[in-house]
Amino acid sequence: MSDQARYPAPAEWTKRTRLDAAAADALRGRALADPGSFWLEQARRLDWIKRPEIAGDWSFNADDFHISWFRDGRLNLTLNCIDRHLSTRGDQTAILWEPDDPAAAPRAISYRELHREVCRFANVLKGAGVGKGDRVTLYLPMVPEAAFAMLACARIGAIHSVVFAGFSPDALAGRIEDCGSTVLVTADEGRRGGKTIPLKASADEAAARAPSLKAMIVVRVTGAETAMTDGRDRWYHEAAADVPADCPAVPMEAEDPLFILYTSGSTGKPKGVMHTTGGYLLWASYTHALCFDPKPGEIWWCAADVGWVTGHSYVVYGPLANGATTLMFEGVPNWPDASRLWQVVDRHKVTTLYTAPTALRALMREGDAPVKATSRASLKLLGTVGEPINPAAWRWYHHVVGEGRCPVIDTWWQTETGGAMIAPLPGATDLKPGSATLPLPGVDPQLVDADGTLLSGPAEGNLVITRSWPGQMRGVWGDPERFFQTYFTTFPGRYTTGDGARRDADGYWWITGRVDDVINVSGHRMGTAEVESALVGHEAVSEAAVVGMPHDVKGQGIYAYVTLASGHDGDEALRQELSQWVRREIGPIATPDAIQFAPGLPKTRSGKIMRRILRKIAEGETSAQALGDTSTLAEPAVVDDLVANRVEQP
Ligand code: 6R9
Repeated sequence: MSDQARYPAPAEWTKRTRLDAAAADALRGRALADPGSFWLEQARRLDWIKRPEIAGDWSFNADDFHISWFRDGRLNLTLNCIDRHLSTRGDQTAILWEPDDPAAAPRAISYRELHREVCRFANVLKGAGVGKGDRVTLYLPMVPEAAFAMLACARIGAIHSVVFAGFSPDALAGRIEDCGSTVLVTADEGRRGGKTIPLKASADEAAARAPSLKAMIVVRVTGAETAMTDGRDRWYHEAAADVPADCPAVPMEAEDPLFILYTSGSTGKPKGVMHTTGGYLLWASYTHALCFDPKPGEIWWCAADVGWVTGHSYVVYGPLANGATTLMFEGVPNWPDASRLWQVVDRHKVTTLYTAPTALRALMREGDAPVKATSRASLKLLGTVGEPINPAAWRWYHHVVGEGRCPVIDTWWQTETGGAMIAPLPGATDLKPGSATLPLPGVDPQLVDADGTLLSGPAEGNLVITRSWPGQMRGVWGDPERFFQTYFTTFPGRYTTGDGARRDADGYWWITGRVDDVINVSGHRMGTAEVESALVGHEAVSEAAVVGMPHDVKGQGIYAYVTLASGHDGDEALRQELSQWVRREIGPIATPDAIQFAPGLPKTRSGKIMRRILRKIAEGETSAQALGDTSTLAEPAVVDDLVANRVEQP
């Protein structure tokens, strides 16, 4: 990829945002030179009950580790996302909902209606005994009630933990128990791609394994026959009919927790990433404004599910804090056909679309016709997130979808960062396909080599962030030590992202992917250890090693090496069974793409699995040269067997 292939920032965007390249550079300079005053000034984007006078107070060092932002400030998130808009845009649509079935009616919820809905939901939660600091787990499909429930928690100071509706009952139970939720909000069923998903049935299964759970609030989505447990379960619509449509917003300290979101890391157990109120909301609002420049009357569409951080920051919190109209999509990009995204764009006159490279690659395979069958004249800006975007997909997005007129904003960030960190500014940054370009003002990314030595100029290495920013996660729920251990010990004094990156001669950032045992499947984070632990939970499996492999559409696929317990045959039936098993244990997104039965795994004499070799074989690189030195293996011969029995990408 030539570093010279540039797409200049369009003049109309420079005019519109009033932020050109020089102004953006000046802003970056000021943010790093005087962070205190820069961030206190940015904090004015929010309405505070008590305006903060302290910006960041933090240290990444072991002896004095702490992170806080605006800690003397007080606010309520919903006053920012709802109440403050009522006098200026009460009748403007806040949430525009597009149903899975294109023949069904969309819903438009104005800011005024949002206020009532959120207050009612908050009162229903209070009725279920929820108060400030309590954890509420949400297991909901992409319906407006998911946003109402998140905001309702924030209204009363409860901490939400949204669990993606595609996760299994086991995964849900684990997450409920880990944070000790007493209340679960779910739905009778969800809808996706013309199918229904039995959420309440899964919730019941989870509840049986989650003793902390005392109450379930059930949103009626499909109207399916639903078993309710007396004394525990309540229909949302019935409970809501009994409560007032007003509910005072509880004043929160800036550093009070706002939500927990579980994400995969290098170990088997997902971490409860914890974000706090003031810094996180500022980050969601600041980054949404800088990267996407929302304007009144425009339609913003982030196609992520609220079960992921992207849905938190850019379906709900960022856009609503900025008074935008946010489109919420219940469906999937390829149903009823490959034109769906573009039909939705036309139907609602979407201005900005923000989606994942995996969706673009899947649609790209269907050719240009499904795109060209639509107008897309309303589109002004395109965004991507979730994984590196390959230049071919970037160009297709830019040339075919956006007809060359929409800048492509490739935003690099993580659950841990709260919002975008490295991303172009539409009026200021020349684009290079495949590069997330430059850090946002206030973000200080650096490269270090394996020894932690800082690299300067053009270089490739480990991506670290050297200073705190307001949207940084504040802890791993229930395990403060794990937060420090996971992120601040590999390269002491710096935040370790787990990503590799290259910085080119223009200072542009190219994310090369994870350097740890996390794989990125269709933009979803999966810990290889999680899949391994699910596999070894099956009685036929004695050992398992999971690695990523290149996948045309998903970016990475899941390749599992499985050693069977004696008495079991590695046949097709067992392969199917193990696939289904993982699906049931974790959820469909964790389904292995390839399972190879292996009599032995390549281990060092100290018993450590050499994943480097397994990765190479999964990638199809099986030459002796590619596999490198195998002489330190306890049994070098196992490699020959692995190579001979490699499973081709289906
Ligand atoms: C927001 C989100 C985080 C990981 C991250 C990186 C990858 C995200 C990217 C990207 C290259 C981008 N990632 N955005 N890689 N370019 N624009 O996806 O959060 O689910 O926590 O995943 O995703 O590897 O470390 P999360």
